[in-house]
Amino acid sequence: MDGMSTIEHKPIEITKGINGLDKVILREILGSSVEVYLYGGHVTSWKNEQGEELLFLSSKAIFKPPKPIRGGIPICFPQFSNLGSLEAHGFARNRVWIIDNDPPPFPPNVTNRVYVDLLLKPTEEDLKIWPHSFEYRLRITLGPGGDLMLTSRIRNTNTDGKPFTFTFAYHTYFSVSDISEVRVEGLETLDYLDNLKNRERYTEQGDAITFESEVDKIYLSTPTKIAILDHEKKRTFVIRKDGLPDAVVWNPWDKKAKTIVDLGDDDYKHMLCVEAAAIEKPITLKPGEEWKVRQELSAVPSSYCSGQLDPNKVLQSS
Ligand code: TA6
Repeated sequence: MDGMSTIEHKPIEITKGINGLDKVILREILGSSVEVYLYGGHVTSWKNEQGEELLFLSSKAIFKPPKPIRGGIPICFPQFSNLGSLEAHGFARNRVWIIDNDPPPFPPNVTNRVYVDLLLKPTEEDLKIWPHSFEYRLRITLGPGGDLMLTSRIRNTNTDGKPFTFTFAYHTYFSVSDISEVRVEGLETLDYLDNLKNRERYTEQGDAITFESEVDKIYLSTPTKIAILDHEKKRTFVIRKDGLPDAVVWNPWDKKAKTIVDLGDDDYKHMLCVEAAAIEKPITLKPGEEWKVRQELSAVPSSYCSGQLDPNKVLQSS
């Protein structure tokens, strides 16, 4: 050893995270990275090539089952929120997933990408509260440019001939410098259900969405691309989604934040949830059927969009 030896680049590392929970780290050669806890199949960190964190993780996040992890990307399945008899947001986010070393083929075949495949199947206990057999395969991919892609394949493996129905969301918490300086583009003029008003239906008026109080809305029939512009950071997140028609936008603001035990009082200033989802029209799968959806996240300098805040310009850029 000459003291100058380069650190070995490990594209995939399986290690222990907080409280000894199993964690997978994906690394791209240029420096971007992703961390995934097997508890919840939960992405807790996504960093760009400069090592900047792009996802919000609560300063009071509790990494202890059965409490879901506050921040990152919780998976809401088989139920979004309280839209059914299960615990809020379903149970996938507080079950231990396994690494699937031999998943069925995942066309199209990817080469220069780092990824990990996870699998969740119901336990005997799960079957008592949701009597359906399923296989949920989650592929988490870090692209060469640092993009983060989550692909979900959910299959009905019931042997009793019964279909099942579910709702779903990638409950992504984005890290923002100051919520008051953020705008979301791509949802203006759309219909939404307002969770703060008994899920009554409204139509969004006017310009891009900005934030000055608590927001909890389910936007319906949304476009495949949504942008989050963070003026202070001069960063734009672009969410591209496939098969997920709805988009939830949530920020608890100050009062609600204080009621959430695993959220710091001021954390709401630095987070915004924009959640690619299937809620309004629940998904039904017959035995043997599979549902496949994905979300792809990228973070680009806002100057990339030529400093224009015109949603069409942001959303049309690829
Ligand atoms: O997705 C928005 C939402 O359903 C809000 O209504 C809010 O309660 C939030 O999710 C957090 O839910 P959680 O169960 O993680 O506390």
